[in-house]
Amino acid sequence: MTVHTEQPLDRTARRVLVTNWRQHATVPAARLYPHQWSWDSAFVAIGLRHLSPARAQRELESLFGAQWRDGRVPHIVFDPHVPADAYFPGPSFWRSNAVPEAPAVPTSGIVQPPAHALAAWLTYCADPATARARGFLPRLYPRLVAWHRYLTTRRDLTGSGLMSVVHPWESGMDNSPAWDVPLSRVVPAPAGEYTRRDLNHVAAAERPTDADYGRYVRLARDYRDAGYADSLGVHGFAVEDPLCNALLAAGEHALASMAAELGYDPRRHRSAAARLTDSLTATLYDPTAGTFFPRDAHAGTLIRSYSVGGLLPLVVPGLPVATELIKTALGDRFRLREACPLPSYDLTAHDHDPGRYWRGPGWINTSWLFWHGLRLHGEPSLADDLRQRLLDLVRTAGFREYYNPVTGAGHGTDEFSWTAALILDLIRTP
Ligand code: 2M8
Repeated sequence: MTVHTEQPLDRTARRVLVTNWRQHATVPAARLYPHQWSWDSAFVAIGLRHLSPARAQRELESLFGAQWRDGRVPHIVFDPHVPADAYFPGPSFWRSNAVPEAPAVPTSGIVQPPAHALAAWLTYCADPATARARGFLPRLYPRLVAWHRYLTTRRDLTGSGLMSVVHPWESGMDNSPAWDVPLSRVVPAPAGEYTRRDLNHVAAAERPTDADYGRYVRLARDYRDAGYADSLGVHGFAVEDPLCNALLAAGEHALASMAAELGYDPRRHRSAAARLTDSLTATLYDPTAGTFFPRDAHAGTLIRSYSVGGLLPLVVPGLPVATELIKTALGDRFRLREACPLPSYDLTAHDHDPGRYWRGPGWINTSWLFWHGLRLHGEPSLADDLRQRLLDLVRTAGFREYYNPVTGAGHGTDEFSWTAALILDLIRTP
């Protein structure tokens, strides 16, 4: 694969990233998501490092510039120049300005999957000289450490050694069928209390239902009204999610590399990575199913729903069950060799919906994570095959937010930033 043979695709991907750049960061999509999103910026940096390492560094620095004093990195950093009614819930809903730990810029109060340490290390490796000249690691490393500390302490709600997500939006896979049972216990906020903005841009059949949206609003409001305090008593929804914990473990490996580069002792990060990997495997892996399942922190039980998040611990170096995960991905539920992108949810499930947001369609970011994991665990030919099919898909269907994994039809919004960034990375990574 050379940049030369992929020139038109490479050029269009670059154009999407230029269009969505806003002085210091990239918005996921100009109309549907007109602010900076946390894990989107991590994926965007992974692509931008090939175009402009300094811009990739700024992408992450601007996000961490909005880090709260308690270490949390908010899932949205609002652009004060964007009209208040462009996105719901906006700054007046989250009211971060009333929280002493929050920064001056308005933000949300929830988080997203911690893909940032991995992204920061890949960004650094793309151009260490520029990173050194800009003081990238000395500035970012302590902030990443504080971020992981928040997640591994305040968000360890059960004492299992694993972090919990306390809102479906925190999982990044907002509408996943895995959240249906824990979410069913949440009483929706009345529809008259708020106005959805997402349906101005995308068909209702491709977005969450009104009932689920009401539950999202209720959870966020309760958290806000509790001053963003973390405890099982506050959170009506709390789930130990395999993807988030896997990204934390992979991130500790990245932090170990950064610490070594900065002349610090990397061993604390290696031990943290080993502890997280052990807890993840002991608590969330199901050997008969060959996948990881999320655990409902209130009920203390595994949620036996096959979503792509259960395969993504493949990003953890040295994961003891990598072979089993790859076998599950090759099976009927995910059909790694044919379906593309990797489906977000079990193809054989009765409620698989190939067009609705996180309930079936495939996404480029989760496919990229699996591709990264395949390379990490010594499967170059499966990885190359997946890469080729992802490039073919996007060449045909464009830079969409998500895709039907069987027909390849595009869904959601268009000119989507992480699709462009990660396609660039797939083109340009040797
Ligand atoms: C989607 O989530 C936002 C809420 O955060 C939304 O639906 O309004 C998810 O796909 C999430 O993973 C993503 O980070 C975000 C922006 O691309 O959109």
